[in-house]
Amino acid sequence: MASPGIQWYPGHVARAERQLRQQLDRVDLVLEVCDARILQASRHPSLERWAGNKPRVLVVNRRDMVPPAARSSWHRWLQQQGEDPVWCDGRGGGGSKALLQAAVEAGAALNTRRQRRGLRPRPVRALMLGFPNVGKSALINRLVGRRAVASERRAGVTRSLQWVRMGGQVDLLDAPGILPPRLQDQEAALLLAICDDIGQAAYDHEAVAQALLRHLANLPPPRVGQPLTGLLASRYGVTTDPRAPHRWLQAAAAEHASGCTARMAQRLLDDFRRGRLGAVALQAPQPSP
Ligand SMILES: Nc1nc2c(ncn2[C@@H]2O[C@H](COP(=O)(O)OP(=O)(O)OP(=O)(O)O)[C@@H](O)[C@H]2O)c(=O)[nH]1
Ligand SMILES: [Mg+2]
Repeated sequence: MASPGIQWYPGHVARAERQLRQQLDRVDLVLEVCDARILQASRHPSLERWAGNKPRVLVVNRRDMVPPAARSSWHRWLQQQGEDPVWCDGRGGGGSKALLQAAVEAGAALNTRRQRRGLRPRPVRALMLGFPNVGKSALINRLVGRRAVASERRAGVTRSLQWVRMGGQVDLLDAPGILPPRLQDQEAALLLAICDDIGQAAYDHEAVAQALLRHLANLPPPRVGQPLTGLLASRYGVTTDPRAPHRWLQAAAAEHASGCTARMAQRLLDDFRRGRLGAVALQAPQPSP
């Protein structure tokens, strides 16, 4: 039997999925949140089916973590696919106004229908849906302008569904990050692990750090803010070629972690996740066939 590889489907996600199915009827609009660094790998395959006929807005969060050129090429590509993405920065607050506007517009038909039936308008009920740790709760806090829900730097912070009323045109439903019960595409699973979008117990940090090094060594300039091989050399004082990731980790560990490659792997991943290696888009749009 093939090895299960990276898998993460904790109990709270299974529970959240069941609750979501029950709540979906009460929701007018789905805000699909994904991670700009791994835009494709962080889109849930079943989301379209769940949203059904409801309006859906694609929210690309962590826009500050990718170079502007990568953002432009993704934007063009998504528009060619018929999407009209809203780019946000849930930490700095960028894009919040546009997101609110998109939610109000996408939900406008609801109140037109209500008015026709002689009902008073009500706030549009928008569900924030996406993989763990992509920044759903941070976006909600930005939209409401206060710390209404918990938002932290690890996957699996939001544990249950929670309505947040803005007292305006939109009500927001925060949901735990969801992901498919089985991660079939292990390349995508590695990207999710690199970006801390799945629980850390699900993978071996050294293997994931090595995958990050391989990516960093091979990324062309539009997807990184600066040449990364040089950055790795200057930041960690290691001239070993990162395309030999195991040797790179050993050399860096000798410098910074008393030879402990596991600790060095943690440090490299942490630096990347905190943006200390600069803006990096780990995925690029697929060229049109
Ligand atoms: N740099 C950057 N950090 C962000 C952005 N959005 C969120 N964050 C940070 O990412 C971390 C995760 O954010 P959360 O809001 O907890 O993510 P979530 O999607 O609600 O995560 P779960 O509830 O675990 O599914 C927090 O430390 C946020 O401050 C962003 O656009 N840019
Ligand atoms: Mg959350």
